Amino acid sequence: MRYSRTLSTVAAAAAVVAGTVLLPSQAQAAGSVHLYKIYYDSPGSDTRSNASLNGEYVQIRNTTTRAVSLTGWSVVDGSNHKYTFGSYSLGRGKTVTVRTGSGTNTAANRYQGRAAYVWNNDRDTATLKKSTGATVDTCSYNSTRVDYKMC
Ligand SMILES: [Ca+2]
Ligand SMILES: [Ca+2]
Repeated sequence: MRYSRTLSTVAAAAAVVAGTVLLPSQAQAAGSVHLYKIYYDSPGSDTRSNASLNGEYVQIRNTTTRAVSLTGWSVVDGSNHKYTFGSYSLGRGKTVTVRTGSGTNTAANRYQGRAAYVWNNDRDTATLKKSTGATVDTCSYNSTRVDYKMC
């Protein structure tokens, strides 16, 4: 009696181990490239200074286990203001910040080079598209009570 109970305990432990082994592949399958955050009302008065324009941004995150080329991908707002990535690869687990104003592109920060804001302070929709035009993700917000949206 005692012996068989021990055996069933071992069997249960083995099942738990098998379940644990499956988890990493499930996590891989769940990964994606997606809109992560939109900071649509940049800090302070909206003076259209370059610093203020760059305080407004949209972030894209890659939770897959591989780098993903975003070359030719675009982010579009509700009024069809479009930013298209040049040659760019988003590393695995990385986040890229696409800022509205001007600056020098780095791995972590890309710049739209605009002189006016893109993301409305009240409501707007961001759409992430592949180079083919296929929609990858969308993120909408409708609030002036907060300055950013976690997608
Ligand atoms: Ca502001
Ligand atoms: Ca807009």
